[in-house]
Formats: sequence, structure tokens, C-alpha cells
Amino acid sequence: MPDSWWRGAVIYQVYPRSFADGNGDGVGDLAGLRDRLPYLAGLGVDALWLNPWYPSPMADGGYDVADYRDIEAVFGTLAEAEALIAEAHRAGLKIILDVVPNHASDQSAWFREALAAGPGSPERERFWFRPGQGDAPPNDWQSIFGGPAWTRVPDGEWYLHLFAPEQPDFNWNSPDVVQEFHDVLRFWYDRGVDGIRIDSAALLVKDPDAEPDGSDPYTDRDGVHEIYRGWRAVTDGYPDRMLVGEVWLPDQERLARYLRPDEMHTAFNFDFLNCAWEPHALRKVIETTLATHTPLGAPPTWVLANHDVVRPVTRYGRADTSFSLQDRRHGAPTDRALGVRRARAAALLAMALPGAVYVYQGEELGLPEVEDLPDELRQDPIWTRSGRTDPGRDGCRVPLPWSGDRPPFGFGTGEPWLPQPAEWKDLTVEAQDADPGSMLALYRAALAIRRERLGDGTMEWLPAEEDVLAFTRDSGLTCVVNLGAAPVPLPAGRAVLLASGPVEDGMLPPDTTAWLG
Ligand code: TEU
Repeated sequence: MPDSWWRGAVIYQVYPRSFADGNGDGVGDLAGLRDRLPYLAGLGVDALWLNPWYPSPMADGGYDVADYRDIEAVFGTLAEAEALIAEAHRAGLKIILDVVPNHASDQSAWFREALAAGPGSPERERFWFRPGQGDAPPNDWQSIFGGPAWTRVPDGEWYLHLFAPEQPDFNWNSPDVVQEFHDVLRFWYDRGVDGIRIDSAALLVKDPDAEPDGSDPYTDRDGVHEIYRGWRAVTDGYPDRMLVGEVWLPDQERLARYLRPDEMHTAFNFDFLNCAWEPHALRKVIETTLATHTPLGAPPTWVLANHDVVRPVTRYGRADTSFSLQDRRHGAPTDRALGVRRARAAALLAMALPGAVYVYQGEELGLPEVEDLPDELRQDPIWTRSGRTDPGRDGCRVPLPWSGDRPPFGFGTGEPWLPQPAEWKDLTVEAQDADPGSMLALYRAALAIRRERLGDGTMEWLPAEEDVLAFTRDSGLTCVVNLGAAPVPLPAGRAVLLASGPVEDGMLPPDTTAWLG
């Protein structure tokens, strides 16, 4: 039996608001995405993960879901979504949806009912409503976006929100909540969706009434696994569907518990994304990842970017390579040429490792973080909740440049919801199509080779110099990464299939990866 599609897939993340605008309102939509499916199929990816597309007041870019069974009107209709799924399948692309189980929108029917029904009602049991301590919140929990994690409602009770006040947390002790999400999964599986990305997956179980005992009161509580066993049972009722968890945990041993055979199929590897461009650290992350995944039979995943973190060419161009994902410093000195070189090398490394790879839209174009957005246009709640000290995540969510020499660069006909830098004229798909040395050309070439020779499987380290990572895959392809400051010789007698930079006289330059046949 052939391996399940997700084990070695390349999954392209579409942020629908910023991918392509089909109706000229400046916001990406399903019509724009449907038009561009040939681009994605031609790029050579296997699946699309779509960030939330549900009706939403957009207090957090759609992660405040008002209705889990419909499509945001700005994006289109349910009929268009069904057409998109069918067209994607015809183009050979699977579809992964983003499901947000930790919290709803404060505009969802359930939350409005809870507000109206008042204290002590069964409707309030689906969320976390509590009396305060006098005028103070029920406890001192802080929101991940900044400020208190509690907001008071007119009748005096407070409700819990680990993120923005517009995102009230569900109470997963409520059987209604458990049942609702099983039904939501079935709703989308019945419409042909191939997989589910589980948002903020480690946060669902919490007990705001418990006395603090030094443990984390809402991250990675034991009870969370029961939830995913239920989700897996629903998922296993359909052929070839998968669950991928957004499980932010500092410890791979804890992450592995989510990948047990009756829970999720895969999870994002944030250790790899967070790793500095340094050979020992990278090797350690790769080894730890393989060591935790292999015994479970779960394919590792390799992630360099997503809609929450600073874009790789900006990150890797910083003099201080020990960046952290939560570090969105803007204006930190960044060397663009160095960043591009390392991002190219990192991409070939990620694509050579055993398992699945995620590519965030614009990564294949080498887009930098847009650090100079006008403050008044910033939409990420982190910007305001942090008291305007953290610029937030808008800089990696700027609409894609497709063609032409000035904004909106073929994104649509209207003014994009976030402004695109004028310099992006050199980074459009059209410009890069014409340039064999472009980031896009590198991704296309790498994905074509990967289709034949890479994906899930095994690897073996090869002996190498101090600053070099070298390994051979089960297909025989060898990957060599030079993380040092001086050129290093490549193994003799091997053909260079692809390299992220110029290989001359058998020498691999600094910050460069080569694939050898
Ligand atoms: O993110 C979960 C999360 O905790 C972090 O990504 C967080 O948003 C960021 O690091 C803040 O510093 C998921 C989504 O990916 C994110 O876009 C949403 O905002 C968040 O959940 C809430 O739904």
C-alpha cells in the first residue's frame, strides 16, 4: 500500500486575506485563490493549508470564528469553497482546514446566547464565566496577546480569554463543546476536506478555579489528550484524512505525547523554525526530532515560516542568529543578502530531511518582513494589546506580489488591505519566472527533485567538517550544508543536482546547501 499522502507531503500555507483578490476589494478571497490554483500545482506542492476562512469579525485575522460551518462573506460562499475543494483535488492538491477549538468569536451564536442567558445558565457553561474578586478579575492570568485574560460583562461576571477579549475561551469540560467540534470535523470531512490543522492545540484544558501549584495552569494539561483521541476517532471514520497540531511546547518529549497512534498524525516542528543558523544547534534539533518521531511512526515536519513569525530572509539576515519566535523586533539590523543566502540554504535543508515540509505563501518568493507598515494600518491585536511595544505579525501578512512594476502587483485591482513595498517589483512571481537564479526557481527545482527522490523515509549522517552538516537519504541523494565562514570541498565524484548558491571547482560556499546525486 502506498504511504499516506501526508507523510512526505509539501504543504503550502495560504493566508487567504493576502493570497490573491478576485473581486477588487483589496482583500484576498476564494475567487482569487481558485484563479491561482495552476500556480500552486505548477510549483509542485501536494496540499494547501488554508488559514481560517469562516465568518469572523477579524479581531484576530479570522482566528475569532463566528460560525464554524460557513465562509466569511469577504472571502466568498460555501458553494465557492466546495468548488475550490473540487478544483484543488482535480489539480492534485489536498486541502487542510484550520480549526480553532480553544476559543470562539464574541460574535458567535453561542457566546451571544451565553451573554443573554446570564449567570448560572447552561449557555454560560460552554465558556468560562466567573464572578470577580470584588472589582478584580477571578485570577491573575494574563492574555497571550497582553493584558488581563478576563473581561467583565455588564451583569458583573467575567469571562476568560487566553487571547484577545473578542476570543472567549471554550470550556472543554462541557459535553456540548466536545460534541460541537466532532460535528464540525464531520461537516468539513463530508465536504471533501483532507486534513485539519488544530489551532493552539495544547491550551484547551484549564482550570481557572484551581489554586496555583507552580504548574502551567493552561498549557499541556493531561486532559487535553482525551480530546484528541475523540478527534482521531472521528477522523479515522474517513479514508486518508489527517490531523496536524499547532502544539507549542518547549520539550519534544511532551510534544510526542500528542503524536501517539490514537491522537494526531503530525505536528508542526517549531524547534526547527526557532533554531539559530548554527551547525550544532541545527544538528541537535534534527536528531531530537527524529528520535522522538521515529519510534511513534509519525513523520517529522520541517517548518521555516508561518503567519505568526518574522519572515526567514529577515530573520536569517540578523547579526544575532539566536532569534526567538516571539522576538518580533523591528529595525534590528538585517543584512538582506546574507538573509537570502541562508534562507535558500535552509529551504534545501528542510526539503531534504525525512518527513513533511510546510511552505508559507511568499516564502517561495523570498519576501522579507515588512517592518515599516504605517502604525494606523496595523491590524494584529498584539500591536494594541502590547501597548504598541510589539509591532505584531502584520509584517509577514502583506498581500503577495504577482506581476507588474507597482502595487498592487497583480494581487487584485483594488488597494491591498496592507500596503506592499515598491521594491517588491523585483520579487513578483512574474519577475522571478524570468530569472533562473530566483528564489522561486530554486523552490520549483527543489520540489521537482523532491517528488522523485525525497519525502518521508530515513537519513544517515555522513562524517563532515566542524561547520558542515551532511547526510544521505534512503534514495541515495546526499545533502551538504555549509554553515561555516569558509568554502568547503564537496565529496568528489558526485553530480550536483541542485545548490542554493554557486558551486565552483567542487567547493561549497558559506551559507550554502547542495544536493548531490
Ligand atoms: O497561534 C497560537 C500562539 O500562541 C502563537 O502563535 C501566538 O499567536 C504568537 O506567538 C503570539 O506571540 C495561533 C495562530 O497561529 C495565531 O495566528 C492566532 O492568533 C492564535 O492561535 C489565536 O487563535
